[in-house]
Amino acid sequence: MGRVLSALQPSGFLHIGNYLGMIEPVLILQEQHENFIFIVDYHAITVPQDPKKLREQILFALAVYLASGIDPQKTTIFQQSAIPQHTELGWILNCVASMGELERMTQFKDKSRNKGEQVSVGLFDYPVLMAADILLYDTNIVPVGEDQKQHVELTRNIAQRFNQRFGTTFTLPKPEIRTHGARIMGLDHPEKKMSKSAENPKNYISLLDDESAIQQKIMSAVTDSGKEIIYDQNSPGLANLMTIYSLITQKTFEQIQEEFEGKGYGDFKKQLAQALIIFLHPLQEKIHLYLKNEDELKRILHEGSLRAQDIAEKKMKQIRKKIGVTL
Ligand code: AQP
Repeated sequence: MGRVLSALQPSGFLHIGNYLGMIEPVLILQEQHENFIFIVDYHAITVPQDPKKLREQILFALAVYLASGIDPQKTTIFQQSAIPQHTELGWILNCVASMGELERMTQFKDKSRNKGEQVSVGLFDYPVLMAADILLYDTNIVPVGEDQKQHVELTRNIAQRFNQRFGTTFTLPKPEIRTHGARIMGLDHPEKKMSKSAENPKNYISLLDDESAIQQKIMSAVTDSGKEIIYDQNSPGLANLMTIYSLITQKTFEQIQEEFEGKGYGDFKKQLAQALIIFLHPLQEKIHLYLKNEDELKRILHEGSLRAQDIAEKKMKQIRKKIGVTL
């Protein structure tokens, strides 16, 4: 049994890509491993956040975890900012990571494009805090969407360098990425990943979208000018929609192709919208129920934090000793 750790940013309302790329794989792993899942609120503030909304989004992320079936009896659920050891280790790892390797991170390049000197230092340093999140818990497996793979690889490099410099301290984590669904693309721009901070809400299906929003977004999703429903990576718009349909209905691409033989994009999109409505409805009901009981949400986070803090502090004691600051 290994340790599995995953997290998401409360940087907006979660979308179907977050669900399929990360939450669903965690649900499977939760049955076989020791699990940690948390809400990386300090990562979210690497881009400006409205404090009132941030608070709501933290509770919303927790409600999504619980509504999806993440079980606080099996999984330690907590908020990153409640465990100061994450930022403490982040600082130490800043002194091990190099500017050059951080400059190569695709997420930083994407998110800082056209922002000039206004980009926060935190956004640049985001992967180092993520490395601290992972290494603090001696994590073996990190289930992530494709966009976070590079950050987990960087974490391994930082850990290896630290181990060489100070003696074996950190476990080297492995990213776990599902074959399909690890990179759900934006509905308006199928060449870029679906993103909760996208300016155009037509980019994503939020987990809280109602029937009419889902129908409108799917019907207006960008597809190429083909006619048949055939999975082809050279038609990224249709391939993305087929991937979503396949994951939420558990049908293979062959079955989908048979189902829509002789039918066009319009029929397929209508059916996909309907399938999404059916898929999201029970999840949405549970999310709303959890959101009504804020005290219970806070209690779950508090209990998870106590467990996490205990492990994190034990690890920090070793790390402080290794680097020579414990007198
Ligand atoms: N489009 C996606 N397809 C599959 N998986 C995805 N993930 C994110 N987008 C997709 C995975 O969801 C987990 C949580 O993501 P995050 O909160 O760390 O945010 P992110 O990776 O930066 O992308 P988002 O959710 O779209 O947020 P913004 O717009 O704020 O950057 C991760 O495992 C991620 O890989």
